[in-house]
Amino acid sequence: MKDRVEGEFRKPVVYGNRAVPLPEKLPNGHTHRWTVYFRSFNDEPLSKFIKKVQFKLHQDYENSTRNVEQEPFEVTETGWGEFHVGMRIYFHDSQERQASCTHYLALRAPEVTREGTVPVIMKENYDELVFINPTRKMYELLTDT
Ligand code: SLL
Repeated sequence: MKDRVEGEFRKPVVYGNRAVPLPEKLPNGHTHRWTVYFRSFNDEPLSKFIKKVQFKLHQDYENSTRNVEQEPFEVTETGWGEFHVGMRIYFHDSQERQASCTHYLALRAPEVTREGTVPVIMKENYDELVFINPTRKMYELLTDT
């Protein structure tokens, strides 16, 4: 345990998506533009301790595994359907176990759509990355301000 720092360190994060309808349907049937993201809740840069976020899209998409190695950790695409997006978080210290979460992409919220408005929608979850007795290297990355 000597290379570890005792304690619990928490990083508040938000993950989710926003979406807007396209002005017209694309030839491939796509109706919306969406962005799925993983970000800090308090604007602290996450790149200090996150090496990459891997997004797993529906297999309809070409290269459905998308690796994003710098902030913003997000993927923008167009599509027609809603599906589960998997996110796997890799840390700079490879001894630290990866974190993961799943977000069900939301494109439509008919109940808030009114004529003459652009129904931008957003669906987010708050969560915390919790590091228990991190390695010294990870501790330094987590507390570097
Ligand atoms: C549904 N089960 O039926 C889901 C599938 C898949 C979404 C959603 C197009 C991707 C592409 C797209 O939006 N797929 O054309 O590459 O709602």
